[in-house]
Amino acid sequence: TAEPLQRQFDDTIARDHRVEPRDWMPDGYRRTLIRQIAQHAHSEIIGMQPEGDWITRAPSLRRKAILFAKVQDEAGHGLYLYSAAETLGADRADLTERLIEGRQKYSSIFNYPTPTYADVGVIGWFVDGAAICNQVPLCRSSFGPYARAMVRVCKEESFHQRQGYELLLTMMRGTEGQRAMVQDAVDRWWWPSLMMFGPPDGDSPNSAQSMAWKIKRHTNDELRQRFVDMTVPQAERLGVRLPDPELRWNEERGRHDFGTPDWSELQRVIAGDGPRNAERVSRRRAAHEDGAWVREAASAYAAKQAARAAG
Ligand code: FAQ
Repeated sequence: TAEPLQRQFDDTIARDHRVEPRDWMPDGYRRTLIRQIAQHAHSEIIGMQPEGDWITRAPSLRRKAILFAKVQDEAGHGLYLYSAAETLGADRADLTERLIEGRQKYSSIFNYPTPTYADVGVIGWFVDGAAICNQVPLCRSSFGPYARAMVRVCKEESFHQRQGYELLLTMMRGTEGQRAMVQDAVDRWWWPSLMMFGPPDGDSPNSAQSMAWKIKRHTNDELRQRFVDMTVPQAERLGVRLPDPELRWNEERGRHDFGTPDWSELQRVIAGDGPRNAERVSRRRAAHEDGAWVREAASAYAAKQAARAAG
């Protein structure tokens, strides 16, 4: 019977110790982790596209080098996370198939367009900022490989966040046109960034169990609140307006009050009907198909090496 194993697992969780790949774990725990880690990996890989569009058009060699490095980091995060999913028995090729067939999700945020260069800065500031709020607690997630991956990923995300903010500070010191470009990007990205944290707690079917398993450490609404509290003073320093008339400091709570995101928009984007969903997935599919010869060559080479070692 699995009872002693279940007890041992419960004990590991209660003591805040890490669950490791070879430990016994409940099926639901394994499934939840594969779901979250795979979605996280897919987000990093799809997340290369919105900013990647600007690599060939960056305004200077320095900005191009920075953007190149950031987008490359995202590829690294994705591969790191796929490896973490593999330790749970998931198959990377299968996860990729699920992504390009639309059977597995990735973050809603990457389905919005990047029409101006200010979008690169705002993605760094908001999207990487939100990623940090969400991922720093995941460094204490109960599954060892995921928690350890998050430590390294968060260090890079914090560099990404700063490069975005620095880019925007530079644009805000520029012309009237550049300041308007920053404000427009802020207006377009604010609400979708709040949606990154997921549905409100009352509509979040996975939160309670994930928190009991200590996979998630905070609820979606708590992390959203932290992001707002962190970002408001940064917006003031930058000199931009956040597009929420209900946003104000609440002395009693010691936190900011803010308006309600359009949750029907989040549902639509998750369901595949956001402004760029079709393009993001079709480009990912094309890249995968174009890379078939590399995978075939690598497999043939590995088989040859194995045969040589055996012979
Ligand atoms: N988009 O019950 P919950 C980055 C789904 S950062 C799409 O609350 P859960 C860095 C959810 O999966 C972005 N789907 O779910 C970067 C579930 O569906 P399912 C990635 C969403 O898992 C920066 C359903 O709705 N970060 O990539 C979204 O407990 C710049 C019900 O929701 C992570 O993945 C959404 N926004 O909480 C890269 C962090 N929200 O699976 C490039 C790790 C919810 O049952 C450039 N993940 N859904 O079919 C998490 O912390 C959690 O999975 C949440 C969702 C908080 C995202």
